[in-house]
Amino acid sequence: MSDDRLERYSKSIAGDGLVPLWDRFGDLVRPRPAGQAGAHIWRYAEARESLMLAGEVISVEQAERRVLILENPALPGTSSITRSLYAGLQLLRPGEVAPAHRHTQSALRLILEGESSYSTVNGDKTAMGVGDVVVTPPWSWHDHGNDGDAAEDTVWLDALDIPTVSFYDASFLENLPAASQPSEPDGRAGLWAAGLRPTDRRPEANPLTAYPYVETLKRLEQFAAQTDPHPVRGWEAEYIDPATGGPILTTMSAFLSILPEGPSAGTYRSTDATVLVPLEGSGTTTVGGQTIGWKPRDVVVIPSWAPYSHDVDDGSAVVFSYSDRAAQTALGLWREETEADAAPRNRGA
Ligand code: 1HN
Repeated sequence: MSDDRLERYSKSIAGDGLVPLWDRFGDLVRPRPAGQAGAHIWRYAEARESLMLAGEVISVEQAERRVLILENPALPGTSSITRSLYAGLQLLRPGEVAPAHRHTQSALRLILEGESSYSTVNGDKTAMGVGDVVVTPPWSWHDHGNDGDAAEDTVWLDALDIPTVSFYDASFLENLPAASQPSEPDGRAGLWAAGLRPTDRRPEANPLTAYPYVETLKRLEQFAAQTDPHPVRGWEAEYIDPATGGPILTTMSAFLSILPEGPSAGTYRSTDATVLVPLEGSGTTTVGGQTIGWKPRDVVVIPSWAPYSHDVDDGSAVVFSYSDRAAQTALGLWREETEADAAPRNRGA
């Protein structure tokens, strides 16, 4: 067909909800991920300053959740840190309550500062300490409060699957008339934490509310003493849903890694754009020609399929991370690739 005729044809069908695939194919089906979400770092010291100012200009009553969204500069206006996931920093001051609600979006919380807060998830009230991970499965009632004996400002990272739920247009929200839900410490979740299942029910979603940091790190250190690290991801363990043995949530996976001192022994990439939060130690991450220096509580985002490596300063580092690996794996999409150096470094802890 002549170019003229083809152009007239394309114009003639425009507006009818019909589009020629031959104009779009290259954009739609790429030979590899296009890496649309860029690498970026939010430095905790700076973000914290802005968050503390929020503590002065807005009350939790007014805000419901006093949160600064970590929006990826490559995804402006989307409230997203990666194409599928959301991240925010939340501040709860002494005496404050973030009122109870439930929504179809699920959440992980990583506590960054303060020891006096709790979260109640479906009636299970859990103290939140620094480094702990707290889970809010889809459609579970949750409220948070800060009321410890020596109450201090609490800051945590909220990780939610908001863009994923928006993509499926499956958002529902309900508020509880009361600010806090009735709660009992160590009920159902406490049994699961002790390696037990309440025999009268099988959970619909992850029944374990909290993954305490001190215990988790101790176990990971024991594991690290006995095994070789992955060349880039170090000694790594995944937070799992004890009822399924699978990922902590159906849409999000979370990991804790010990990275050995010095440079990675290669590069790693995977299709799940990943959010890293160093908890101990410092170092740099090189990704897409950019070298990013990090310290505890900074938040670093690595794009899908971009090879990266770390270089850890003196000692080792402990890094929390989360991504949509759970969803991609369930959908049969997830891929990873490790390019190990010919002569591995980083032997031993
Ligand atoms: C939410 O429920 C929390 O419970 C935090 O703390 C951030 C962002 C969007 C939608 C719901 C929370 C949120 C959120």
